[in-house]
Amino acid sequence: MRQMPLDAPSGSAVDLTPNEPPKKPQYDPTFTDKVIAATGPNAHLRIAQVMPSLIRHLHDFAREVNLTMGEWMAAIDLINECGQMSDDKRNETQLLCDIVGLESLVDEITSKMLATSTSETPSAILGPFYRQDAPLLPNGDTIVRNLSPSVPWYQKAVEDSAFLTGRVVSGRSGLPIPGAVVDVWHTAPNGLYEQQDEGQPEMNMRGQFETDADGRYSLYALRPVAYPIPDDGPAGRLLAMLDRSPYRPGHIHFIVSAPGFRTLTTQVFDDRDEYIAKDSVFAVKDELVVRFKPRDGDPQARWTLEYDFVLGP
Ligand code: MBD
Ligand code: FE
Repeated sequence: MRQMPLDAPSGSAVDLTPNEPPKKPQYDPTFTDKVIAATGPNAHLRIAQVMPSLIRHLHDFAREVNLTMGEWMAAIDLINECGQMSDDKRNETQLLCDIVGLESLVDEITSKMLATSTSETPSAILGPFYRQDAPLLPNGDTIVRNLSPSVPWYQKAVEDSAFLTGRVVSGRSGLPIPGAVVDVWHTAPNGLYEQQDEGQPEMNMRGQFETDADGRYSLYALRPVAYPIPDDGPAGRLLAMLDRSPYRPGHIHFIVSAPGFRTLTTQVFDDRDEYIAKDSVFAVKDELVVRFKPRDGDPQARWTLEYDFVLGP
């Protein structure tokens, strides 16, 4: 962009740099419209609605930064590498979107479009480590499997042992919802999800719990720890080039569902965590920051977290 001379009168339409010839647009000004106009009359409706905007933003971006062939090819290589290293245990393309805030933004847009009241528990992104079919466990059971003193992080797991309980309630009526399913997962104290870590048993730190007649769920789990998102791939390289930390604040993931209610995907964040204000994937919301309280007289847990989920219709 051309800088205005500092002494230019504001609002002046006169070009005050007489020694330069009037500038022509740097790039073909008809090009983007031509690409958009190539859309055919039978285009898919939503695609025809979103693609012109995507094309315009992409072209404007390329012009704004004067993107070169070499830089564009480097980006292509990076995206290809994301795809090549993704499988059912790792989704690098999703991670790439996460570190530029795109998954959190789309989550905000989606939940605001669907929400009917502000009393509903805010959503947070699913993230790449969800697994379907976590075992359905009775209330009061633990999602910490095969914990013994031979596990390297045994001591930390004892120190962070926590009882999680709360109700699932209807945002509209305020009444508890019996038979709601609370699907929960978090990392081990070494900061790894079970599928990232050969040392953990299958489905460790994962479970589903059905609320009782009072709409209450309860389980044993751990206070979550801060951990770096996988940074050995393209997303990690980009973070390094941006001089950013790969850390996420300790969090517990939940998907809460009940017939007749909108399924809630969210996370809660432990307020002890130093990374609360610098989540590498920008998922923290004030209402999702929780405080664990000391728990007395329970050999299975040193901490309690009480948290209610409020579902929208
Ligand atoms: C995670 O554990 C996560 O929850 C998200 C959203 C992104 C990367 C890693
Ligand atoms: Fe996570």
